[in-house]
Amino acid sequence: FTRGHHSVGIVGAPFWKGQPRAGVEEGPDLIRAAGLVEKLKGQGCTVKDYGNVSFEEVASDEPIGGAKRPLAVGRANEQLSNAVSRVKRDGHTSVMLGGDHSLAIGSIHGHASCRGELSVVWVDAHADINTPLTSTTGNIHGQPMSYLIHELHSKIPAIPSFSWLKPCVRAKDLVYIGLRDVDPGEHYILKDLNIKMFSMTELDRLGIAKVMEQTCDHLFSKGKKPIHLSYDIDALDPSISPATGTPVKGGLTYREGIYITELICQTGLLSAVDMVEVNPKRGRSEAEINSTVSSAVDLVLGCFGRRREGSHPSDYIMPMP
Ligand code: B3U
Ligand code: MN
Ligand code: MN
Repeated sequence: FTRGHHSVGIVGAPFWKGQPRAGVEEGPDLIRAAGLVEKLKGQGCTVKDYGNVSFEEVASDEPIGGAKRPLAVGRANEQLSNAVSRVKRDGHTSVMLGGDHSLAIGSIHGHASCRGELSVVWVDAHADINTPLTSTTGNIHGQPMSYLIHELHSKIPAIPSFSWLKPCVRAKDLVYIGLRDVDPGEHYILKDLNIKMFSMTELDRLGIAKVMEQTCDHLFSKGKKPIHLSYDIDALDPSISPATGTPVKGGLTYREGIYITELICQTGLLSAVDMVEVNPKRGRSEAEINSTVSSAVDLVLGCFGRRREGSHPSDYIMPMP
């Protein structure tokens, strides 16, 4: 027996308004067009594609405090939360295809509303834990974790379009991997709340195997909870995934990126995945777009039992001469 039987529910979230660069809303359909569903089925998964969430248009959407397009982002995440919680109620592992990373708000909230307390593994060049008040850009894709963490609740100004959102993640249940572009306010929060993080420095020191060992130790020492893997494609080095809004040099190799998904899969606790920030309009050539999209596909496949050593169905019949 070498293949898991995963039941996967896919939700597309073609949404870009958590940041200023158009094109990231094309992510879900591009990732599907690269054969995600067929490839998952080919490795033994059951797949239900729930299609794309159709987000309401928002007319006037002035910034509130340090949050741009608060109405659009708030409503989109409320819709996404409902979509993801439906996928979870139906018994699938949820795969949310973004879209920008502000969508983690709805994805994690919807996941938690069905499964309760979660572990969150956030793979990203960025910590995305600015509060609206520490943010220097106002882009909500740099803020999602601050809205979700109990310990930061008192630091978040009330935004009416987010009144549906209740914090649902404990700081001790969050682990970062791949950080290399962290704002001062974010760094203060990470240290103040003692959040586990493996920046690229720790990755260089320990290697990816020890990073994953320590990630699992940290999460399991607090009791085994369902894992939410939130994967920003910009965690990978821009040489592999250049088609993204804010590439940062010195990222994960393809192999390190895939190894993370293999180890998370092996825990048997993976309950939801986000694959976000694929932006074809940021690719300078077809090759750059293809490399980014196919990396995103491979990372999702790694989450659901794909092994680089190969695999075979349990009823494989050896051809005889
Ligand atoms: N930390 C900055 C930059 C940033 C965050 N996430 C991305 N970029 N992709 C911010 O805007 O909060
Ligand atoms: Mn991100
Ligand atoms: Mn990022």
